[in-house]
Amino acid sequence: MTASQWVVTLGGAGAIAWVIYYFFLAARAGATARLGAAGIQRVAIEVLGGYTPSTVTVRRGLPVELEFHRADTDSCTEEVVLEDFGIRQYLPAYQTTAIQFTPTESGTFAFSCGMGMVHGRLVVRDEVSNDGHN
Ligand SMILES: [Cu+2]
Repeated sequence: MTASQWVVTLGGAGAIAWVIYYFFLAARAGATARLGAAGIQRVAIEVLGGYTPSTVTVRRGLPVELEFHRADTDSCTEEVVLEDFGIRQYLPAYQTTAIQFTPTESGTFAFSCGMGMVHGRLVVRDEVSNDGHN
């Protein structure tokens, strides 16, 4: 290959690596809720054989809305359970289901599918930065 072909090839590989990092690794690492209108902390969670992001950070004492978009039809993920908040919710396939609650205590709380097979974590802090990542 010529030098310019190498540049194009390496540039393309770099762009692909960045996309993979941004959409998969960064998203999986966790997300901090964005503070929306009426002080509601909204987080979109993709349900596809697991939860992306799998760790969600929110601020204590403000309402949280988790928007679960279920992108699969596997019966495993048809329910999501937030046991510490007394929530068990059916998630219709290919729809977004919003779950609202207000965390009153800080700490780390698990959420999972109805069978306890796929897991996520809700981290409740007294203060969080709102830069989109934690
Ligand atoms: Cu399951």
